[in-house]
Amino acid sequence: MESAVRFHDHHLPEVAGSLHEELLTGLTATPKYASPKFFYDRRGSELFDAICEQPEYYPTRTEEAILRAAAADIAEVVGRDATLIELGSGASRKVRLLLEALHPACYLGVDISREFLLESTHRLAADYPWLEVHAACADLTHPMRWPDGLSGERPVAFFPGSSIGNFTPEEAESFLRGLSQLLPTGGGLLIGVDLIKDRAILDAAYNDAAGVTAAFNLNLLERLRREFEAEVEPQAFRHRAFYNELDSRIEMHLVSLYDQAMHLAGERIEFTAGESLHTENSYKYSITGFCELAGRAGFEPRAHWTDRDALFCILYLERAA
Ligand code: AVI
Repeated sequence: MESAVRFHDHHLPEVAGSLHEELLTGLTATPKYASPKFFYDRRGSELFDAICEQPEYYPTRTEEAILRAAAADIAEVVGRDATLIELGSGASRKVRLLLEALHPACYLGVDISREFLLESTHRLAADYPWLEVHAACADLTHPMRWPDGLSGERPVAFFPGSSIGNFTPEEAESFLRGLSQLLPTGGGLLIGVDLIKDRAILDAAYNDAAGVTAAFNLNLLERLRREFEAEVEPQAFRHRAFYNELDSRIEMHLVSLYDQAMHLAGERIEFTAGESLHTENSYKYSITGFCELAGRAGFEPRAHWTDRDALFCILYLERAA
């Protein structure tokens, strides 16, 4: 089914040079940080898929259960024949729960992990022969535009998994504002948002017993070695994740086990024992808090669906007139 997917190559992320720069900026800052987008090389995308299967990681199965239960209701609000644009499409698994009910005219998968994107959109095209499938490799942290040649009556973005939580609230607002400006009036956004809850549930979700989240976090250092030719020993760091109640976010860090130096792009980056590299924030919201944020970004909440335990929420937002 090679030819069934239209791939939009001009959406490729920037050349490795600017990624090096971006990495260096974070690694030489105080405190040190790296954008979570660096998790997602092929191995990182596979590990993320494995996280989604862990019993402690409730967001995926909860969101899928909501989508399964609410597919018909969602279709009623969203309407048929849309141009369905999945942002951060990954394995394109969740959208499958909607396709029959929504019956979009066209599907565009957008993801930063090129190989993974191609494989998953090809599988989608093979499984849904009636669907026009497009793929665009893009970095969602940079301004977007839709590729030409998409059919459908109106664009509806689908941003599942609470990936919005990996932006700070300010970044999330500006991301949503950018998105609302790309949508015509009547265009919409179906978005999954992880909700504030008991910290024990949150801490466990990011510290699974099988160590998959730890491997996902540490893969960042493996990737620095593989792809960015960094000199670094991943086993000289440990995974740390905890809920920061004050900021309503999970923080993930890689903590240096002892004094050491990493070399990247000609720079020597010193770590003292116990020093941490902040690799991810995963913000949690209340439904009202998220609706207010989306409102400031030019969206009007139309409907939302949640599970019985209020762990996770899917909202449908329309671009305000
Ligand atoms: C992709 N994103 C929404 C996940 C999250 O929960 O923030 C990434 C993740 N990090 C550790 N586990 C999962």
